[in-house]
Amino acid sequence: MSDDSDKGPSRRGFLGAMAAGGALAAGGARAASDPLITEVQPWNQLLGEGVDETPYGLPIRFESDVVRRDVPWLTADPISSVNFTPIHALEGTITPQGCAFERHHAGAIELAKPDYRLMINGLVDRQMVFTYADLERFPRETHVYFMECAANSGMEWAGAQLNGCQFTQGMIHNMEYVGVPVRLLLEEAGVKPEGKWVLAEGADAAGMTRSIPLEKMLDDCLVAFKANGEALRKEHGYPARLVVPGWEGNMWVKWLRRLEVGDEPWEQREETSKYTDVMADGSARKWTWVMDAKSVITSPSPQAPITHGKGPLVITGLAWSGRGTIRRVDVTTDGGITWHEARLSGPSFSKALHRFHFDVDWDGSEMILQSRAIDDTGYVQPTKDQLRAFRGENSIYHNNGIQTWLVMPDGRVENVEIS
Ligand SMILES: Nc1nc2c(c(=O)[nH]1)N[C@H]1C(S)=C(S)[C@@H](COP(=O)(O)O)O[C@H]1N2
Ligand SMILES: [Mo]
Repeated sequence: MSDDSDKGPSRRGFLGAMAAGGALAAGGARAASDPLITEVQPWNQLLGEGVDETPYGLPIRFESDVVRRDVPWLTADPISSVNFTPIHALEGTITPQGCAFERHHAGAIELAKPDYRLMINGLVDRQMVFTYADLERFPRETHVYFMECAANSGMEWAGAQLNGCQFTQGMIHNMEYVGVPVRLLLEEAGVKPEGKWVLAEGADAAGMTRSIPLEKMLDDCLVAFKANGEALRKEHGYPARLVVPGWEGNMWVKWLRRLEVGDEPWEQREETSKYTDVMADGSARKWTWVMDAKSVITSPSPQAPITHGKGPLVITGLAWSGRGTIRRVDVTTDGGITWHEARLSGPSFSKALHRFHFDVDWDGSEMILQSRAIDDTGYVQPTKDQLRAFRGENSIYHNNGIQTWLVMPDGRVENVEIS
């Protein structure tokens, strides 16, 4: 795919479309009569707000539709529920905490720093209890990681269900965390030679508990207390949460209160009855911790239709892998007959969201859009049929199949499946 046309419209083609006034809304010919250019506007002559109007700022009201949304029929009660990141309306790679999806099993609790305790017990030389102030005195690390709920895209197993990538792929966020490596905390307590597993427990009423192999904990897990430069928000586990890079969101225990070292897994509810995958023969697959490579076109998408007609069109999306970085993303506009390499734009951190762009000159005809991620292990994101051939149709979790969007000539977009 080295043909120049794969790299999107040329600069000359873009300017040509602009001068013709066809593709871009405000063509050159209209400028002289555009009151937004020729007339003085209120914002040119009246004073704006003073500096302290909003001590902690929120997005301007024109962006008020860029919010987390839930699907009311999905769960019986908002206390044990999930909402979705508006990925169709975001750009770049970092997810603002204020619109990063939430998943709570017993609601988001308010736990003040002075009341925070982290206990380390079990197969250790010294049982320890750390306060929040203690955590702040350990050497810290800063890393960007995505966190994806294993149930992301879970409603799409049998076929296209929900109309919008916010709902089909929005159980994901990507933040820059600052925290203490779990390794340093465990070294302080001294893990006994028999210690092979660590149970992480949350302080909320759900008693969220997961068994995590000691090896992973020592490798790259963090007890994080900052995200995107500021304190974790309440809903993301203030004042401290466990970060388990590349592994399913359920293990990222919020309001972390205890780490117990043991010699075998505990087989808790969240790792037996939940977060296991029922296979075609009825058996259940467990310990599927890693989130495999996946991608989605975020715009155009059902909530982000094309409103500008034919001509230059920016196709963009996200790709990620729990095993490392994304090596390549391919995009097709014809349902997989021809694939083109997209541009990876932005940082390429391991186990973090990657942004891709694919610029095309849209002729206004129907498109069947898909993206396909390939990670640095060489793993290729599967089609939904490939996934079902291996996994059967009774699964919920770990659906990383290729998403298809049908773009209609009028610019509307629908969630479809061509497998
Ligand atoms: N203590 C506690 N930790 C928890 C949960 C919870 O309900 N309680 N939910 C888990 C699940 S299933 C997911 S997907 C993530 C959601 O994290 P977020 O709300 O920051 O997006 O937290 C995990 N950690
Ligand atoms: Mo989850």
